[in-house]
Amino acid sequence: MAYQNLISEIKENILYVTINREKALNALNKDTLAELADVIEFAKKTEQVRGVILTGAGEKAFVAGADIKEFSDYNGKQGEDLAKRGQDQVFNAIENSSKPFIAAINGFALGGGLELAMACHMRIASDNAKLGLPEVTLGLIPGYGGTQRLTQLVGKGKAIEMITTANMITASEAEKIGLVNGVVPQADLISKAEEIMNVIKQRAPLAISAAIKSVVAAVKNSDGYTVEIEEFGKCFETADFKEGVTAFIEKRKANFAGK
Ligand code: CO8
Repeated sequence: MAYQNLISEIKENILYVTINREKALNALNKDTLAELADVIEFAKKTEQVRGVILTGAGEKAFVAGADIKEFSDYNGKQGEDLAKRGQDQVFNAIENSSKPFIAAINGFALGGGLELAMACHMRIASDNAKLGLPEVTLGLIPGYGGTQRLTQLVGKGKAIEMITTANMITASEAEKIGLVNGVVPQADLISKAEEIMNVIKQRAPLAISAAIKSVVAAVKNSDGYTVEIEEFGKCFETADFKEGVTAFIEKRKANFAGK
């Protein structure tokens, strides 16, 4: 498969997918999301693929979020559509996959990047990784399932703290609160993910699929996702959103007016 923004290859029944926009810290633009949707579908229908390891190119970032430059002039409807399409085709598609996805978090996992990692069934982080949901610094909230999946993984109190402060946490803090399954030196990241996947590969594929489906069903609250999409769309109508993204692009501190 030839992609513009992804590198993908199958080795020993594992599909390796690397998001490859290193200069933009692997930020998720529309094209990358479309390619991710395609590769997820490929994984689903290709019998040879028993599981997927997802990572980011380079040593600095897994994914630093949705591409802020692309959605800076969106209105509420466009924001809602983008969140809905992304959730359906990428984030929910990963979570609902019958084959396990492991996120190998090799650096910053922020905003949509952390949401992508949280949609995966497991997360291994390198010891230099930083994780966070900084959307409120842009006058937004997470729109790719982050308010739901972070709450499911770490509980309400910690989720609200992370989302409202927008503070990043280290890999070891993330491990302590259950946000990642393990932390290893960056050089060992992929081999750690492979170690887990190689064990799963020895188990019964249909049972793996049934197990994933059952565990995912235990934490699903589809109404919460709908609320998030609507609230996310509304953020695009605010002056604070315009100020937040303009400040990011102009590399200055945002001055929010609360409207
Ligand atoms: N989008 C676009 N470009 C980005 C992004 C991003 N999310 N993150 C980094 N970049 C670009 C920078 O603009 C910069 O480009 P250039 O060299 O052309 O100026 C390049 O990557 C390198 O970044 P920095 O120079 O900023 O690197 P630093 O080491 O100084 O800082 C940080 C690294 C801390 C990761 C910093 O880049 C940063 O804060 N990035 C933004 C993080 C962020 O706010 N992410 C959340 C985005 S919002 C989101 O994900 C919403 C999800 C839901 C969306 C639903 C549909 C829209």
